Amino acid sequence: MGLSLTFFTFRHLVLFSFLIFHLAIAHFISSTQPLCHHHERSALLNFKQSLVINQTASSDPSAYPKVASWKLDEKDRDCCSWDGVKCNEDTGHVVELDLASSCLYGSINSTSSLFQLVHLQRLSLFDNNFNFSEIPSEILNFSRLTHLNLSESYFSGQIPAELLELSNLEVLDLAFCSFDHFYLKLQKPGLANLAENLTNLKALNLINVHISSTVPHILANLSSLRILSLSGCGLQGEFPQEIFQLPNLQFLGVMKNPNLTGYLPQFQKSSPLEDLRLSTTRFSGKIPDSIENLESLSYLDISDCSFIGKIPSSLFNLTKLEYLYLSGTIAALGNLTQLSSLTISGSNLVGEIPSVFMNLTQLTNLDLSQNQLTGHIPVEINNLTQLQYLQFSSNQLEGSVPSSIFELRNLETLDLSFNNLNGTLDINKFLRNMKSLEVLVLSSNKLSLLTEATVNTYSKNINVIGLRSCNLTEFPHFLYNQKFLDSVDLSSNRIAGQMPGWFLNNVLVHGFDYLNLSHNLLTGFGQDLSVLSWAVITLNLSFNKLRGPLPIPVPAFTSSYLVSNNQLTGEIPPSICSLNRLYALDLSHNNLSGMLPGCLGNSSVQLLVLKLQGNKFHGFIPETFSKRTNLRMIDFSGNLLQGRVPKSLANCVKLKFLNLGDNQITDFFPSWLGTLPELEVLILKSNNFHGVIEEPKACFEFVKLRIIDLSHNRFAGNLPSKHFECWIAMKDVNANNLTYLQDPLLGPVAYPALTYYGFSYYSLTLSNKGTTKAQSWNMRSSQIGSQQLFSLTTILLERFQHQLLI
Ligand SMILES: *C1O[C@H](CO)[C@@H](O)[C@H](O)[C@H]1NC(C)=O
Ligand SMILES: *[C@@H]1O[C@H](CO)[C@@H](O)[C@H](O)[C@H]1NC(C)=O
Ligand SMILES: *[C@@H]1O[C@H](CO)[C@@H](O)[C@H](O)[C@H]1NC(C)=O
Ligand SMILES: *[C@@H]1O[C@H](CO)[C@@H](O)[C@H](O)[C@H]1NC(C)=O
Ligand SMILES: *[C@@H]1O[C@H](CO)[C@@H](O)[C@H](O)[C@H]1NC(C)=O
Ligand SMILES: *[C@@H]1O[C@H](CO)[C@@H](O)[C@H](O)[C@H]1NC(C)=O
Ligand SMILES: *[C@@H]1O[C@H](CO)[C@@H](O)[C@H](O)[C@H]1NC(C)=O
Ligand SMILES: *[C@@H]1O[C@H](CO)[C@@H](O)[C@H](O)[C@H]1NC(C)=O
Ligand SMILES: *[C@@H]1O[C@H](CO)[C@@H](O)[C@H](O)[C@H]1NC(C)=O
Ligand SMILES: *[C@@H]1O[C@H](CO)[C@@H](O)[C@H](O)[C@H]1NC(C)=O
Ligand SMILES: *[C@@H]1O[C@H](CO)[C@@H](O)[C@H](O)[C@H]1NC(C)=O
Ligand SMILES: *[C@@H]1O[C@H](CO)[C@@H](O)[C@H](O)[C@H]1NC(C)=O
Repeated sequence: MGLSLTFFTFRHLVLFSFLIFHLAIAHFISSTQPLCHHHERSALLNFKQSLVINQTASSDPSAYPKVASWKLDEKDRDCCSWDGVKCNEDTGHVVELDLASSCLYGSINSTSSLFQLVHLQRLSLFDNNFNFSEIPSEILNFSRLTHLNLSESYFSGQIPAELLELSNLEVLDLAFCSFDHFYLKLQKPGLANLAENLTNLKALNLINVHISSTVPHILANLSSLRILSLSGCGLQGEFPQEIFQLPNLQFLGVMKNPNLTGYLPQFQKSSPLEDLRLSTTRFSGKIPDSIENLESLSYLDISDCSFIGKIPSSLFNLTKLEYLYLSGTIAALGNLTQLSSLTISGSNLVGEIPSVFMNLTQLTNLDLSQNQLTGHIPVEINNLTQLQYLQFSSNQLEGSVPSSIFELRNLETLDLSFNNLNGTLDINKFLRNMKSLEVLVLSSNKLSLLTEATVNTYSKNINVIGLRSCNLTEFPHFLYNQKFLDSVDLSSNRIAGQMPGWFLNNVLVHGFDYLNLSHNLLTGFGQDLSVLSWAVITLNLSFNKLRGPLPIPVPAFTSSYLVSNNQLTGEIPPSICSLNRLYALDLSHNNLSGMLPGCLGNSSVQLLVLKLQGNKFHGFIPETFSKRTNLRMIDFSGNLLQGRVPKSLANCVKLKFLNLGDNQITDFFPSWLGTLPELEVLILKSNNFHGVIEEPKACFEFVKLRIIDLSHNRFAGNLPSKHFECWIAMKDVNANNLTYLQDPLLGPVAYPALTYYGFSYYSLTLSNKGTTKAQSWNMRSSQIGSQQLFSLTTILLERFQHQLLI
């Protein structure tokens, strides 16, 4: 959640102090007073003596040591005039001590002279450093106390029972917001005891006090309560709904109690609630329409909760609402129709796009991406004439894109990707009408795009274009002459034949960050490029019909080069060794032949994924895996490779996946691979591995192995039982769960909705035999012959697929 330190923002603190200050100011006493009592003066001076002044003890930048002016000399003798001290005008007793932000540092214990000030009604030690002292039980001496503020002052330990006997308390602030850490505890006695005794409370702030219990119903008896702040208290169970109905409650904060459940009540019209903060709890259910009764509400944070259903439009009737947090994103709804930016992203919004949004005519940004919105894009979208950024991606919107959208002439970013939008659209209409358009992403809908060349009057600023699965049969003409293209996704279309020269030229002249042409029917690049001099950082040409020799892109740029599942022939040219920035190289499932180049595994330090399977490579696997390698996945399977398993593979200490299956490797069982600490999958099947598999020397080999396939080799003898004991991780294999090895494949993410290429995953589909394995653990493994090895110790890979996400 990443909210820890910043969770209680400075603003929160300031707001809080403000509210408490106003409570306090209501009864302020100030006047000329008689001289202060001698013993109280001594008590104050002794208290000053027991502490040191230390500027770092207070965090308020305007903090200063108030006690510095406390002196015994003749003209300053009257302690009632000392900074921070107030006396009763009739009795002369000290009734208020405000040492907030006074740079005090040191410990307080039961002998402190502070506790001699028995007439105190208000005490604030806010923002000092009392060195993790416990609150002494002598606090009981302050039986007249109405206001007590010990927040931000480094007290620790259980709050003493004596504090709960201060039955006049109206304001109690023990919060510690500055750090996300519990120092104070309220457990024995607990919150229920507090609520039983302190029945006059108007403000209770216990942020980050470790309460760790359910919220007692008796809190709802505190009918004077205006401020209740129980954020970060480790609360559990269901929050009592009656608390919402407290007749004077203005502030309710229970944020960051991830085990606290609850529901919103039907709100009453009379509710004075101004500020409601429920973020990072498990409050659930619907947001009731009656939220519109909270006419005073100015701050609402319901982000990171478990609410379902629509956001009721009535929420947008709340004219005083200034801050609305629905998902960690602020939508500052000052004067609603003046709203210029509304972001409700990744918030489980369900239902149709609220029609009231179409009245927010000043919006320049509307981002409702990554929710579960259904229904159509409202025709009234054209009301939002100021829109520059419109993002509806990753919802379940359906129907056609309304033609009114073409009236949004100021759009710079339009992202409708990953929905169920259908129908036929003329892409030129976007370009003609939206002259400032830079980002256009329509990928992964059910759209059919028309791209016919038209009069050339369209936007020349296109930066990002995402037209995956748009039923394209050719390179869209509007891409011609675009000078600022960065990211282009035309994957999963029906583009056939040669790449047109003008497109190739554009790539050659400008260079791209991201070009994805995978899953089309391309056969070539219109010219015979032995060197593909494209400056493209991520280049995906997989799943086409490319023929001829393997083109090699420009070394200085390329970080991912994916050309799997084509019909490329010939050898890997030596120039591949110059691709020294590669993260991923996937040449799998072509007709490539020859020997593997000697630089494999050490030409690029970053290389994570190396996939050459399903070709006709022969000869030895080179001994070139260097110690600097970061490789996570190596797949050489389904070739004609011979010789031994190269010992330098032991350098690949991050390797998780190694597949050498279906080759002609002749070697003993490479038990030395057991030192690879991360190895999870080892496939050696269908080779000429032979000999006896030795008893493992120690049990720390293959510690993370989950899948091993030794089948169709020529091993002799029994598999020593010790392997069964040692291959611990394998016992955890959940045959129902078919996804393994999720691995971030670093690389520039040009635009989130375009990509998903930020991840490479390989999934293994296990056969039912995986489940029989579990039963066989109890068998005496020494009785198992090599023929049985297959069915007992390996998990048969029925279908073996791996893909680089595109
Ligand atoms: C903003 O709200 C005030 C009342 O809250 C209203 O008088 C004013 O007309 C509103 N402005 C607009 C542009 O709607
Ligand atoms: C000042 O206070 C800080 C804690 O705020 C403490 O670490 C430091 O040692 C103190 N310095 C002195 C001279 O007491
Ligand atoms: C702070 O507390 C520590 C540990 O209890 C103690 O050793 C130290 O003397 C205290 N510092 C002051 C200034 O009281
Ligand atoms: C209480 O603190 C004072 C210094 O402030 C110290 O001299 C005294 O020993 C402490 N008493 C106890 C019981 O810790
Ligand atoms: C509540 O207050 C009464 C006296 O007012 C006291 O006897 C009792 O111990 C207090 N309860 C707690 C839990 O402190
Ligand atoms: C939530 O409950 C779980 C299980 O009881 C516990 O492990 C966890 O520490 C609790 N979290 C908080 C913040 O109290
Ligand atoms: C809220 O707005 C709706 C229109 O969206 C209106 O019908 C209703 O009367 C409004 N409610 C209040 C309390 O203003
Ligand atoms: C939108 O504004 C119009 C007036 O411009 C008003 O009649 C209509 O009720 C508003 N719709 C909503 C849902 O608030
Ligand atoms: C929004 O558009 C609809 C129809 O296009 C219109 O009836 C309505 O008045 C518009 N609302 C505003 C606030 O412009
Ligand atoms: C688009 O989808 C809707 C259902 O969402 C369907 O009724 C309509 O016939 C579809 N239109 C086209 C052109 O496929
Ligand atoms: C794709 O385009 C072709 C024409 O090129 C059209 O016949 C077909 O219906 C379109 N497919 C979809 C799903 O719209
Ligand atoms: C499979 O793993 C995923 C993620 O690790 C988990 O969410 C899912 O519940 C698991 N499914 C089964 C059947 O164990």
